[in-house]
Amino acid sequence: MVNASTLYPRSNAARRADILDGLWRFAFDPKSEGEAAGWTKALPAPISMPVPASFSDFFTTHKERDYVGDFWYETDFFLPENYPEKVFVRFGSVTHRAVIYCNGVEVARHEGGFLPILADVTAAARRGQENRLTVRANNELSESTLPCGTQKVLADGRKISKPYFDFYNYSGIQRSVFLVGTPAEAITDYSLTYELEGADALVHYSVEGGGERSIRVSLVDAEGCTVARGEGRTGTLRVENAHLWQVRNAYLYRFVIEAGEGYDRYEEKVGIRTVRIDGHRILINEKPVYLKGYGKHEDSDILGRGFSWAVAKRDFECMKWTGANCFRTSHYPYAEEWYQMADEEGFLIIDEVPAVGMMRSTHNFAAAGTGQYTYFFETPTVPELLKNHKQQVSEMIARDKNHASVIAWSLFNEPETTSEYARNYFSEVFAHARTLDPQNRPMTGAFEKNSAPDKCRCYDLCDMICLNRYYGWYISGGPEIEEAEEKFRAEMDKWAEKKLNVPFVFTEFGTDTLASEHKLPSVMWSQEYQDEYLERNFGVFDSYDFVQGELVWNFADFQTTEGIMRVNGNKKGVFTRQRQPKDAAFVFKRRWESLPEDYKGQE
Ligand code: EVA
Repeated sequence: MVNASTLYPRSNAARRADILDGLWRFAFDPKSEGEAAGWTKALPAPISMPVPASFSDFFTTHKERDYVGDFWYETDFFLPENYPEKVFVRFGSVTHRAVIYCNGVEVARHEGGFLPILADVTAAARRGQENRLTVRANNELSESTLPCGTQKVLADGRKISKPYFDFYNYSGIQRSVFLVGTPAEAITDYSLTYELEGADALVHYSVEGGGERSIRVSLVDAEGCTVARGEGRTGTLRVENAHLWQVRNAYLYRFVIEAGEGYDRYEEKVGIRTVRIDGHRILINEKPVYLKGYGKHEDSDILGRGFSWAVAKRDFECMKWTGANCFRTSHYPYAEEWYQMADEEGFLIIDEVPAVGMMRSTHNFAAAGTGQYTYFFETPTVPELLKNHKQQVSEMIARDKNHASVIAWSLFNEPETTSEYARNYFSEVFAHARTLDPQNRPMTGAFEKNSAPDKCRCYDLCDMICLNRYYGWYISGGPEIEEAEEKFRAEMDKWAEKKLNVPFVFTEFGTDTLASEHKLPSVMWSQEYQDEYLERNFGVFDSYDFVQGELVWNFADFQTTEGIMRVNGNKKGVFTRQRQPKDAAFVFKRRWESLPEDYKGQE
């Protein structure tokens, strides 16, 4: 059973969650012969491998670091006799796809590298004994799975990946793994929606699971006082003088669910807040907010895309120091712990599905803006791609719907959007997505330069239009920067003429900048150039009232595939990969600390 419950694993009197992270065993399987050779029972000659982490950056050879194909992980776990009735193993993610075995028996398979896998091992695992957990994973890219890309086979038979996207194809078990025990008829899901009534809040809830048992819910404030109680699997709680979750000023209640008399229990921290778009404005708790922040990656030295609380903590501290209030989970849903931290910190998240590379180019960043038509949605792989895309949208919204921090769903990054094929494809994706979120949060996607006001056939699907623009970098850079600004303004004037009654947010703008380079007058790649470019962009943003946010590309330098356009990775970070500020960080700090939270929000 896969994804039977999306709930984050938690321990209490009724359920258990034991972390299985640590040193696992690992083997490459370039010929995909492990299954036939009995690797599901025991890996022959495995090496050790830390979990969670990407496997790549531990290695010292190209063959291993850049490995593409099947690879296996294995560990053993002890299942206590007195563990709850149902037993699962839950992976935060396995990139990009996996088959899970317990004691040699297949218990789950899952497509997609950035969302959880829940494997029911109740029948396969033995109580009071050690059990073997085995994962056959694969990190190949294709045009029918997300994210999109392809492989090249080298003369020696070795495969290397050719992503249609600009980040390294990090893979492995990159997030935590839990052994989970629940009652047989456990609570499997809940949803909350909010309404404000004067000083009070109405919290509408619904709960799934628990069999036929009675369901009781309560809300407990930060002091530990129960402020509202309800009975039944759906209902409304009234919170008098509600303490709202505000931007960069979070307040969290505990939402507690009980099934039967102590039969099952689940609780989570939740924030009471509303999200709504009103014309050009983004309203949180009916108050306008201007988005200030970053496009990010899960990316750091050694760990690759592996989740680390320590890295996440540093990232939040750096973001807060610059006065940011928002980030986009470019270009895939991040580890759940990021959203938990954002809930605590009052950060806003634009949550993105891994629909990136939907443009046939291994240099998407260079193809963007050339004006060339990049064909994508007229190929035979599209039905399969669409199926996977919808599935991942479903899984993302199911996983993240209860986070106060999530204010919008991004359903793509920079696809081809100018053809009728693209229009049909995305109409289906949006129609599907619009059935899923109980809170009806805004739906959007990030458009590259070819998605111009007179050419794009998809922008009207969005509740908020997100633009990735590099005027002064990929277009008219260096001495032509003056011209870049003119071109930028010309495009914005065209958007303005359309009189679209929606907010626009810049989800990307930036320049590659080496932390080592200084030059007066500025040249491209120097810190001075990054600052100059930013100031010009700010001038454009400030000229249009409908621009309601700016998320710079990128928070930090990050690893990409090798190439002549990349210097050991993408250097558009405002911070280095080690999370130290470039000069631009001070530029943002000055600007964002001086912009009011409701900048351009007055009617
Ligand atoms: C860039 N531009 O060129 C970025 C990419 C990003 O890293 C884009 O959305 O248009 C992409 O992934 O630096």
